[in-house]
Order: sequence, then structure tokens, then C-alpha cells
Amino acid sequence: MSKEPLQTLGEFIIEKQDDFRYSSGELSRLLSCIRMASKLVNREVNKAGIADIIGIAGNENIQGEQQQKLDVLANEIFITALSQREVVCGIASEENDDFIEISCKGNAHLSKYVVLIDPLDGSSNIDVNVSVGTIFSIYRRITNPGDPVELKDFLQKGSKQVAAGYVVYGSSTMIVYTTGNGVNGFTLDPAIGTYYLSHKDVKIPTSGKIYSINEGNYAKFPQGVKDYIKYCQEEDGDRPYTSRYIGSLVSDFHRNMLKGGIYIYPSTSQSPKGKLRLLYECNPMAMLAEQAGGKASDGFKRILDIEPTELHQRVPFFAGSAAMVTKAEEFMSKAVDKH
Ligand code: P6P
Repeated sequence: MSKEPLQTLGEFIIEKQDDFRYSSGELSRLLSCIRMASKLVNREVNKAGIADIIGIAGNENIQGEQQQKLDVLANEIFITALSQREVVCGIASEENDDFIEISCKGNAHLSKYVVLIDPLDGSSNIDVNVSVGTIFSIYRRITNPGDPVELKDFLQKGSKQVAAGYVVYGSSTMIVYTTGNGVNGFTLDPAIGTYYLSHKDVKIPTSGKIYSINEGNYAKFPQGVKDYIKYCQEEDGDRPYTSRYIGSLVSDFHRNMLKGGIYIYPSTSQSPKGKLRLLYECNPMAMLAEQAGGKASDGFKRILDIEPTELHQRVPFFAGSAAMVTKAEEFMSKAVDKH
């Protein structure tokens, strides 16, 4: 049986360009820029281990150059790539305290998009060869093109995202993204540096049997989370579920997207707002989850409805199979009602 011809990410972006209202090709160019930057980061991530062996040790490499931490390097790669394309007027990154205005030379001052990014999430896992990821979120600016970009261009509800996605640098490197018309995954052929459509119209299984949470924090969890974990572990019907926690959001989320499951990073007594960042971790993942038929909340409220107040604000995060997130929310509400 003849298989469908391989479609590259570049061809897909062009084919889907008409999905964007008033498409001027800018979003397509923006996505192509992310595609290119991800290949450069992939190359650096893949040689990280060997770099240590061939004598790039400490802070200086054998040429005496300052060796950069990979997350700093990834940040520079994405910021440089996005700045050069002149389709982005501002960038906010996990690595930068404040947002970056892209200089208004050329037609950058007319560009209508801002990008929020976690350039290398889970980067501490690189030292132990565990997969890491890039997460990105794209909005249309709300200030006028030509005016300086402002904080309010970034502090938009997740439901206003134009596009969102992640790159997972794992056993293979993939880009998974949405522009509001479903979720599609592309796998990189490193031999020729081309992404091919490998996961068309991804749908999260409505329910699953995997729960992902750092149970080491159990004592600090809210009662509702403790009750939900016990529910997952009970012998009943399709339970106990399987516990899988890589400690890399993109990897845990990606596995649950394909197999079904729930990822939880809740508030704790130590971190009342949880650990994950709303704007460049939870919002993009929430858009992907919903576009794939899943769900994402803070345990009570839809993530995409949260009105941001700060660039790096944290929120509790429950995301994945809709039925599992709903069940977890029931435990959260019951526990609150009891007190
Ligand atoms: P903990 C990585 O630092 C990260 O931001 C996510 O990628 C990951 O899911 C989480 O933190 C792990 O946090 O506290 O369980 O080690």
C-alpha cells in the first residue's frame, strides 16, 4: 500500500498559511524561523556530552573561549533568529528579566507579533542525558505597529495566543505546534536537517493511565492533590495508574499527549503558586492540550482564561487527558469544600 508522500514542515507551513485570517505570510515566516533555530539548538544539545570529553571543561573551551551554558546559548540562538526575520516586535524569555524590544530598523517596526519562549526547559537534565525542550507562545501585539512594544503586549490571556508549540530534543527531535486548527508533530531527519510530518492531527486520548507528578513533594501538596494521588494508586477498575515523571515538562507532556495521561505541578506549602511559568510554559502547553482535545487548568480554573499580571508569574498546572484533569479538579474542589 503506497504510503502518503512525506510532507516537510516547510511545505506544511505554506499549505496551512491560508488558515490564518488576513495571512500576510508573516506568521509563516515566524514559524520557519523557529524551525531553523530549533535545528541549531538541536546540534548544540546533541554535542553537549561530547564537548566535555574533548576538553571543553569548566567555563573555557580549548580555544580559551568562554563556554556558555546551553540554556543561555539556546536563548541567544532563538533571539538572534527571531530578531533577524523582522516579523517580531518583541520577545520575552525565561532567561531574561524583562522583555526585549526588537529594534525598529527595516520593517520590524511594522511587525505584529510578540513571542514568549522558554528556550531550553529542563536544561539541568542535559548533564544526565535526559531529553529537554523549547516552549514557545505567539501573540499578535495589541499596541499599534510602529509604536514601542509594551508589557501589555505580553500580558495577554492564553486564549489570545495565535500559535503555540514545543520542540522536544529527545531520542529524536520533534516540533509539535498549533495555530488554532489542531496539533501536528514533525520529526527531524538529522542527516538532512529536514522536519517531516510524523504525527498528523494529534488527539490526546480522552482518558489515560499515566499520572506525572513529583511525589517527593507529597508532604507539601494540597489535600486535593494528595487525595487524587491516592485515587490513582487504588485497585479499582482500570486503576492503579502508572506513575511516570521525567522531570522535563516537555517530555512528560509529550508522552501524555500521545499515550494519554495527566501532568501535575501543583502549588505546595513551599511554592504557593507552583513552579511553572504561566506565559511561556503553561499557556502554550494549555493551548496544545485543548487543541488536541485535552484540558489544562490550575486545579480550578482554565489556564487560558487566567489574566496575567507579571511576565514570570507562576501558576499551578494540571494538563492532559480531559477526563483525568476533570477528576483531579473534583478532588481539588472536594478538599476545599471540606475546609
Ligand atoms: P521538580 C524543569 O526545571 C521544570 O521546569 C520542568 O521542565 C519540570 O517538569 C519541572 O521543572 C521539574 O521540577 O521540582 O519536579 O524537579
